[in-house]
Amino acid sequence: MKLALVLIGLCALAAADAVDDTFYKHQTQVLHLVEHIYEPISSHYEDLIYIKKTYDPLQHLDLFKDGEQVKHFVHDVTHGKFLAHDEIFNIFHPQHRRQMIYLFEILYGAKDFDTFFNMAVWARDHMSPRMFLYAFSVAVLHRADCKGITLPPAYEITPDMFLTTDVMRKAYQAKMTAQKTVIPMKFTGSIKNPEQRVAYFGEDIGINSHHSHWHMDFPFWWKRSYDITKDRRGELFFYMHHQMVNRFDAERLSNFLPQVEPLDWHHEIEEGFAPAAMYFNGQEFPMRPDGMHFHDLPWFTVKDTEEYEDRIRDIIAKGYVKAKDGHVVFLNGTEGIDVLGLVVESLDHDFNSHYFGRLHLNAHVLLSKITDPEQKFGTPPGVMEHFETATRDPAFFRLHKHIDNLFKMHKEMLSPYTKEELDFPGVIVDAVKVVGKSEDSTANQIVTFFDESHINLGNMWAHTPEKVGIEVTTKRLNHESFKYVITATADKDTEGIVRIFLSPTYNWFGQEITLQDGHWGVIEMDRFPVKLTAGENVITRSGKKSVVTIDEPMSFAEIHKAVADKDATHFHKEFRHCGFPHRLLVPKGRPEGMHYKLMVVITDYHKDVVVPDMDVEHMDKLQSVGYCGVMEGKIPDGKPMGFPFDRPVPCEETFITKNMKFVDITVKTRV
Ligand SMILES: [Cu+2]
Repeated sequence: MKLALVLIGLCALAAADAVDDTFYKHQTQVLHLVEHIYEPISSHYEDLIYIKKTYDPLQHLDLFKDGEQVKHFVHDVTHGKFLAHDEIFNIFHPQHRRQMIYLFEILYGAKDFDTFFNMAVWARDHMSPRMFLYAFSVAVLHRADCKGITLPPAYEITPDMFLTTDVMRKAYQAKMTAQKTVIPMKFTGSIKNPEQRVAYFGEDIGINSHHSHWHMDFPFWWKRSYDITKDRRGELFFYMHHQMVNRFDAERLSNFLPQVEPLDWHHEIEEGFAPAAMYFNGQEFPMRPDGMHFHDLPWFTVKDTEEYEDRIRDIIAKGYVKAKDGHVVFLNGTEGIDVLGLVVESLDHDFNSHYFGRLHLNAHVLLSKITDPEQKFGTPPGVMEHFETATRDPAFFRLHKHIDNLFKMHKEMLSPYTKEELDFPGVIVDAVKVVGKSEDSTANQIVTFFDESHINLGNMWAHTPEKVGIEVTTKRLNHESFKYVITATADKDTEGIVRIFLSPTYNWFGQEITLQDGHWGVIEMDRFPVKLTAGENVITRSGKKSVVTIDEPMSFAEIHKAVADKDATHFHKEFRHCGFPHRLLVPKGRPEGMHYKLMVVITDYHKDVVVPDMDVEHMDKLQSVGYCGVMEGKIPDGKPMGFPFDRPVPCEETFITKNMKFVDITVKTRV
């Protein structure tokens, strides 16, 4: 009887997640709508043309959550009160953001898919392309009836936001002359600029795409009045950026560069940056020469930003913050980091937002507008004002190191974990090994290399003759596949969570990094639940399954093909597209090998998991929960992100309990 119930439960789950013909229809419609985004709706999509010609939102006001809002919106858009078609949409610009939110709320509040889609076609036809695209994408990611719909990678929808001007020009020439072309894209800068050694990381199209997707899954302007409450979104903001900075530092180390220095409001920014990129309307992304200083902007000053920051430091030092209703929230527990994340990212929160200002947003804008603070020359926004271009600028990591130091200050004030909190009595990690893909691979060695990625530009312009292939190739960091083999002994049948981290063994000076110094810089590799039986257990886990990364996203062409073939293996309603590119999981290393410590910790599943009825199998299926949490409900792992390395480690010897094992590994790069 019990088994039968379980089977029925599983079937119901599978049926709810399965995709059907309606899904394929909707997926196709979404694809059509984001093609050739800068051009009018293309005549070869009859479905879209029909909607464009026949749909009038004002005739269907009852099909929206707030019909009045739709009425005002249509009026404002059709009376030229919105951003013009050829102006650059900038999410950091308050007016642009307000307009985008206006559209988002209408799309999100449409009562059925057809109303949502018809309205989206109307908006696509009347609005600035990237403003439309942003609101539409966030709506697709959050609407219940869009679950499982795959958006093509951002670098195929708006390649101009990812590629350099020379590449875009060559591609356009190829389109005009209808010539099949493969264009290699180089990283910006020259050998004279030491930062160029790590440009492959900041300019990687995957990392930029990840960053922009993350900020669409967790928009900073998200209101709690929307139906979806995002669990630990402040902590996720901290942790995802913290890990990006740690990853960048690891790349720097392998390229003989010191750790990234935090920005200082009163110190010059030594490194300039020239994006060598152009917006769709022909305006160039501004470059920043070496040695620039921050300047006040007409609408906020450097001093304002410092004051906001001082207030944040003040609550960190005090260890509490007062909510708007007067009640005191203590920061010295595990939830403190989430509160700080909310305040720093200026999310919709319970605290006095005027008092704390918009530290993270202002910092991005101050950096972006540094060369034309008064807007005397009408310079367009810099790369720092778009999530899909920000990481190209090395100063992005400097800014985030500065912000990360606030979180560090908070964590350093927490008491170190006790032996009871660290240990998992009865469980011993006996051995850890990293095994490469081939039989004869060297144990405990991971090999990285650069491969080539092909980006199809066929989507950029309508009416590109079918057979003309226009592609761009870029170099990307990658690694050979590997697996972890962990041997653990348990004194009884039990369940645990395996947490795997990587930490460089030596610093830039060649000194061994102690855990006291190095705990904050560790890189999370994986986190997964296991069932342990009494006695010895051998746990094998492929590096590919990492909970912080996702596989290569499907291209436009691949999604089209999967839809045409009705290939359900590519579509799943619970599938997440947020996550760090898997290729970048392992830092580059050096040709002669670079030493790292691989740290494995097994903790008690029953103490850690906070979602009732969350069994090991289900938790193991959650993808990219590491950086991207969950879209609905609670993140199952209740431990602070980065546990147990997030708090100070006063003494390495007492910190390392029997449920942990640290081994030396080498990361070698193939040349
Ligand atoms: Cu970000």
